[in-house]
Amino acid sequence: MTSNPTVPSNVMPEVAESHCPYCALQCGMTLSTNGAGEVEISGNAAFPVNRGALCVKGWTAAATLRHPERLTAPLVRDERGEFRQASWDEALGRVASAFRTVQERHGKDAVGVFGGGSLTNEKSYLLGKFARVALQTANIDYNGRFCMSSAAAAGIRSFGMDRGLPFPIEDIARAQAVFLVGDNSAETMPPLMQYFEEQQAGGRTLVVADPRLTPTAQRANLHLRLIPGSDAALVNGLLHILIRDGMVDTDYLDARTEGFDRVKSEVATYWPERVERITGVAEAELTRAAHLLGNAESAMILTGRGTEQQAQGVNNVSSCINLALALGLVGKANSGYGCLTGQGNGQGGREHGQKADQLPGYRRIDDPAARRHVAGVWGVDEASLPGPGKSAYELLDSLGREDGAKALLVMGSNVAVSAPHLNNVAERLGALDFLVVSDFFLSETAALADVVLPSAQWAEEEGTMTNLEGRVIRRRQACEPPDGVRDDAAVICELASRLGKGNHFTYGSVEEIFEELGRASAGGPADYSGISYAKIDANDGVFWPCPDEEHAGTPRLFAEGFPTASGRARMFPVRHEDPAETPDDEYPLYLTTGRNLAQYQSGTQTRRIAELVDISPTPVAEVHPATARQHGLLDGGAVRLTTRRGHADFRLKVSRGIRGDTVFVPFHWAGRQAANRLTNPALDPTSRMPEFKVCAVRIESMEHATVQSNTAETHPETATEGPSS
Ligand SMILES: Nc1nc2c(c(=O)[nH]1)N[C@H]1C(S)=C(S)[C@@H](COP(=O)(O)OP(=O)(O)OC[C@H]3O[C@@H](n4cnc5c(=O)[nH]c(N)nc54)[C@H](O)[C@@H]3O)O[C@H]1N2
Ligand SMILES: Nc1nc2c(c(=O)[nH]1)N[C@H]1C(S)=C(S)[C@@H](COP(=O)(O)OP(=O)(O)OC[C@H]3O[C@@H](n4cnc5c(=O)[nH]c(N)nc54)[C@H](O)[C@@H]3O)O[C@H]1N2
Ligand code: SF4
Ligand SMILES: [Mo]
Repeated sequence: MTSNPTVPSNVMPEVAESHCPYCALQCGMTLSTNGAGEVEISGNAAFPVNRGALCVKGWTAAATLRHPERLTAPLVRDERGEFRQASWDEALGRVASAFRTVQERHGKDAVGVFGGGSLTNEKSYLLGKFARVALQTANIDYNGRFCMSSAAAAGIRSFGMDRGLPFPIEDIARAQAVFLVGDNSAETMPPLMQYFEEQQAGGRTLVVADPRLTPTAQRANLHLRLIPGSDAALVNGLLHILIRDGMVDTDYLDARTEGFDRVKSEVATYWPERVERITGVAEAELTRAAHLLGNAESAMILTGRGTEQQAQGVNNVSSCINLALALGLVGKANSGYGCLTGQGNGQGGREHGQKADQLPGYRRIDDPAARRHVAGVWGVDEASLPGPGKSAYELLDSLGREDGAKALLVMGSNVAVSAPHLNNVAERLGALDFLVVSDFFLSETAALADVVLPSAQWAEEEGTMTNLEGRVIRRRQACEPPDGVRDDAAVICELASRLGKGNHFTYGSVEEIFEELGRASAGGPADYSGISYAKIDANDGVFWPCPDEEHAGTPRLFAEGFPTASGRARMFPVRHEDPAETPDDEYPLYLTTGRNLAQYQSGTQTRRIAELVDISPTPVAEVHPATARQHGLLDGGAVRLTTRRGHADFRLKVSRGIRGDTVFVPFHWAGRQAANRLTNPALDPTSRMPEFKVCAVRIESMEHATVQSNTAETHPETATEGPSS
């Protein structure tokens, strides 16, 4: 027997305090339902994170709820291979029978599961449990692997745990200096900028490292316009200067860290002239940045995807952590190292068992004690739990192959747009025996599926999310899902039942799933066992770890010690390596990829919202005026980008803010406009993060008209320099 863990409609409130469906800032929103049953959004001024502010994606998010393209019935393929609507019974019957057949023929691991950081904690937890208990497959991973996994791995190896920010974001406003490495919050988390504005007031400083003069870099006191992929050299270079100038905190290093000597001898070779050569950042700027950080009473080093999404992403983050430790920042007031996690539940999504090597509570799946504990909570034999599986890209690359998955369940990701080397991923998805996708729109991945399951979404469901600060908050239901749509949690339970494991998936409410998650996480690094819905309600959220009912949660970490064997933070020497691909005669420029303000991720949601499409209608490749001239490109003209993996087409935007050797494109579009047809799936050896941020590219005009050479001066907003350094 399974029950449907959604909230009965008769308790629907008229006003619900909830949170945005999109990014990890999880801005507080008041959702009110009008007479027509439509949800209206206003910023929740009482929520201490966004303090009432929302970005344009948040303001327009209600458009996803009653969108005409919403899926409202399961889809299955008919005899001709076309989609037709089906009953839930038929659709789930097909899924269960396909999974059974594939596992009988090819073994348990032949069914793969691909989750996402947009799923609530409860759904992430259930999906992980479903893979390990109902399918007994090792092969589950999720899109967070493409997101902050390098920072997570570096945090774990140095600090013994990974919580994106080890302090509440309000601390940012009080830091004397902030160094943002590869992050563009002004577009990716606009309400966060209020903290930087406060921070900069009174002469405190912001330093940004980015190959482009982004809206974030425009606000910086100093912008280090580095060559893509040169982060480790840059940061080692800063540490070299700080050591040379006697500005490191030797007392802190002695008392709280280990491994500094090896780091010191490694960075000894990163003298400024050499670093200038590798990074393209002038020696004077390096010195100025180092001294701004070294002289500050309190300072923070924060990383974003720019430095993390590289084949040396873990080392890049380690170099930032080394810098923070050498300055004695970690655990000190208004100071420290942090990663700005990206997806709505990017933090919680990596804690409760969607990751190939993990069990709930951020436990390792290869740790015998962790296996015993979780098997106990699940009421299964420890030996029946699978071991670690393939990482996200490796799982996708394995599809249909001899040792790979033959059937795949995707819930909360649009890999046909967001995975690297898309031409390969499309081929692998095509080689599957069976693909089932749960989504609320027909995403590009769902369009390839054998069965599509229409899911409820944010304002239609209950659950918890963990924001970028490690604050566990409640997503509250404001409206009913459309008829025909089911909540993912209910679908997972029903599928488990059809696979004969329903007795492990019986819940009366979403809150019961959370309570079980708490028990499963008890004693692990991400301990939620002392968190309850009531405690979250009473406190603007609760920061994990929170190990018991009396515990108030942990807003700030590492003040006393680190959860490592010695209690000290571990430093690792970092040697800068070139990116997996560097420009040559055939592919003469660097390509880097990232985000626009008005589009979100693979675009499934935001490409369907008129106000957002008005702001950001089409993917634009950004190049410097000199580069445009050299390649005979027209501002606003059609261009084709080509790499060793494929080509894709964009509009050209000429911008003086970007380096002359670099092209930037957003990845929010599909098909011929998909940036990921170009990207390099070279993986970081530890985090298995693909190198989304660097590869070599060629650019050509696709304009048939005669190309003019005068292409400068067009977009004043990007052509201006920031406040000068
Ligand atoms: N509007 C919008 N907001 C979002 C999202 C979205 O899709 N759209 N997604 C959310 C998610 S999941 C995430 S992960 C976050 C990501 O948030 P960010 O990390 O801020 O976003 P990105 O644009 O991927 O990358 C940040 C910057 O890295 C720079 N960069 C490129 N290559 C390099 C390099 O080699 N070194 C350095 N130092 N910098 C480099 C890019 O120019 C870019 O400005 O945003 C979240 N918020
Ligand atoms: N080139 C390049 N590629 C990148 C990146 C980059 O910077 N450059 N960034 C990477 C990063 S950081 C990330 S996080 C990934 C993100 O890429 P994706 O994993 O593709 O993320 P989304 O577009 O958010 O996809 C989520 C999908 O799940 C659906 N969905 C959302 N919530 C739910 C839910 O609760 N239930 C169900 N069933 N479905 C849901 C949405 O409609 C959408 O189709 O992209 C990565 N890809
Ligand atoms: S910043 Fe993020 S959470 Fe806040 S409104 Fe925008 S997308 Fe939503
Ligand atoms: Mo992300």
